[in-house]
Amino acid sequence: MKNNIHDLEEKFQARIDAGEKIEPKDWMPEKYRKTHIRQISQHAHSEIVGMLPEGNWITRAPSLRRKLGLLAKVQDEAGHGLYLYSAAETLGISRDQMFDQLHTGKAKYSSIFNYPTLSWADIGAIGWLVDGAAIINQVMLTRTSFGPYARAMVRICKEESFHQRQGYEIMLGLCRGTEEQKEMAQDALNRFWWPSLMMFGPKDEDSPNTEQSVKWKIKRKTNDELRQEFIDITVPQADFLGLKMPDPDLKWNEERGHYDFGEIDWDEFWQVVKGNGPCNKERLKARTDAWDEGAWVRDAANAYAEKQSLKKQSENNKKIAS
Ligand code: BYC
Repeated sequence: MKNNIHDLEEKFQARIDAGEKIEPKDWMPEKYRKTHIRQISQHAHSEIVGMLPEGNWITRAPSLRRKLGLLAKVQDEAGHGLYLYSAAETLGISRDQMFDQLHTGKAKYSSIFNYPTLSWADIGAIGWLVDGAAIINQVMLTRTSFGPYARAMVRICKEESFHQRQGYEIMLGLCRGTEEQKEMAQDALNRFWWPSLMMFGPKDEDSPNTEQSVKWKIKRKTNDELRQEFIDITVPQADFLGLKMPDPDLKWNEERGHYDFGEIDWDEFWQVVKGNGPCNKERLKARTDAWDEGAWVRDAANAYAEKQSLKKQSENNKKIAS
């Protein structure tokens, strides 16, 4: 039996090395399956919880155009969550189990959504920086080895690039506006810059999952590689806006061909991941309240489905009898 598993694992790794996609009914190591359930469900939860900080500004968007854009974006995030829950379900976990893990605090979601959105400029900063960081990570995931996850990512990335542009356009509008508007944009950048860098996860040396995930091509790049890529792309965008990055150690390193940057506050990161960030409790409560208040909708949908199925069954019985 041991040899058998060993052979299967070798064949599996050979398929990965050859660049083949793994599909739900293919044999896979249990840890590969579990890692995907963990990552995809956490990704789905991030999309759903990620609707909350932005939803906070829908009623207060400064124009009808901005309101429509934001509504569409938040609606897209819901769609992303649903594709991702479906991709995770192909691995043998139910949606109810995933929701339960979120509501009981067992499953994580991205640390970034535990920060408050204090001004309209934060909506610009989220689109520019948070969606910008998400795209860097997710473009890599379009080539991830598990078929349903990779395919979901292709569509998600297309929509995320609209989101990023929407955010940058808000920032551009504010930076070309009054002194006060520019200050709002700078303040949002100051508050969202470091948490955006934390989105990529801990440093490679402190990331327990990276080595195996790179071997299985779940991750094609490491946390630090993606973080550097994001910084290199984003700094010139801040220059164009005329904003100053809140990092005195940030400077171009000619030799490396990358920006050097200051130390991330990892204590803050782990505090937020453990549930002690500024908005963790509020976010979780919003999700559990929505779940409780939606119970009657689920009950009604189930009762209707049951009624339909009984009706169909009785029609079939009649057909057989006649
Ligand atoms: N926040 O070994 P590591 C979006 C956890 S949503 C919280 O490096 P891994 C959007 C990590 O889970 C963007 N926890 O892990 C939506 C692990 O703990 P567990 C969401 C984090 O998985 C609305 C531990 O730390 N994107 O686009 O190899 C509006 C050790 O880390 C974080 C995704 O979810 C964090 N930032 O790498 C706008 C992308 N970082 O699970 C935008 C898919 C790490 O072992 N996910 N942890 O208990 C990934 O690519 C990877 O899971 C990560 C982490 C790079 C995030």
